[in-house]
Amino acid sequence: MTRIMGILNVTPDSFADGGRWMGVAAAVARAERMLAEGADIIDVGGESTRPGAAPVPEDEELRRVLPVVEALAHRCVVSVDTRKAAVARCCVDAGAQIINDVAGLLWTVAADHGVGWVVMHMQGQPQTMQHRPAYDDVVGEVGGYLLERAREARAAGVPQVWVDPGIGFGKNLDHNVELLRTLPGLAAHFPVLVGASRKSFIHQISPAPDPADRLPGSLVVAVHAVLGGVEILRVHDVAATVQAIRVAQALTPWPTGAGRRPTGSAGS
Ligand code: HH2
Repeated sequence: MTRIMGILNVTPDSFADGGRWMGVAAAVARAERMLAEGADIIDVGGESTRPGAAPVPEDEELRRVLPVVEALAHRCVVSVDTRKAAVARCCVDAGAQIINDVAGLLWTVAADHGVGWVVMHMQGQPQTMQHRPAYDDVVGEVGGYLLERAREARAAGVPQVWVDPGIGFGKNLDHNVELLRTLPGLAAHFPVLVGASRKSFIHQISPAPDPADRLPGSLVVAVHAVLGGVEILRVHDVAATVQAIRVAQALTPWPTGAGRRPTGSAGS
């Protein structure tokens, strides 16, 4: 079963929804809307990690996310999108059930608290990661990194682990396309999460300078990912994504999701 993770950025500067959901009331209303549209998880983030973004101090990040997590955790599954152990710990104590870890460092926090963990691949840091990203073998390197971390986390006792190739995080267009093409190979090893919603590689393929205009491309990636065996889609546009994947699944002659998958290889 594919699960939809609705994006809720309580930041002033996120690339697609920055400044729109600041404040607990606006954030909760946005979450309620995404849940009504079919979201299974709400991903709360207080630090933009778009290319060039400056780091946010821990106390400021907590000030942004903690009241929102507290308000939502009794209503739905909440994940916290953070690179900081202290932020992850506070949010888990407040009821978050998943740590969405874009730096791939927080599995011991997940193990200590018995919560799920998403390990995402990023080459470099947000401020500089798009300055000439380079790989000898992007699929092998990203897949190898993710599977090593995921196995380590499982061995440490993390109850649920998802791997995420980190679309747009230290990757050029060819890297992103290659990683998306080879999702079935990754999904054969571990449950996969993909976050491609409204990202700039869509604009590089077919010009749409405003992220709000990248819904068609985002839906194509969502369908492609689901047919490739991805378990969680991290998206801004929940209702449209739910409709797209339901229709794609109805038309597809093989079972999709975590069960059977079409063939493919991540080379990892
Ligand atoms: N992408 C973003 C943030 N968190 N988490 C995972 N697991 N995978 C992703 O691809 C991913 C992520 C960046 O997107 P967004 O949150 O919309 O923007 P910003 O970083 O500007 O807040």
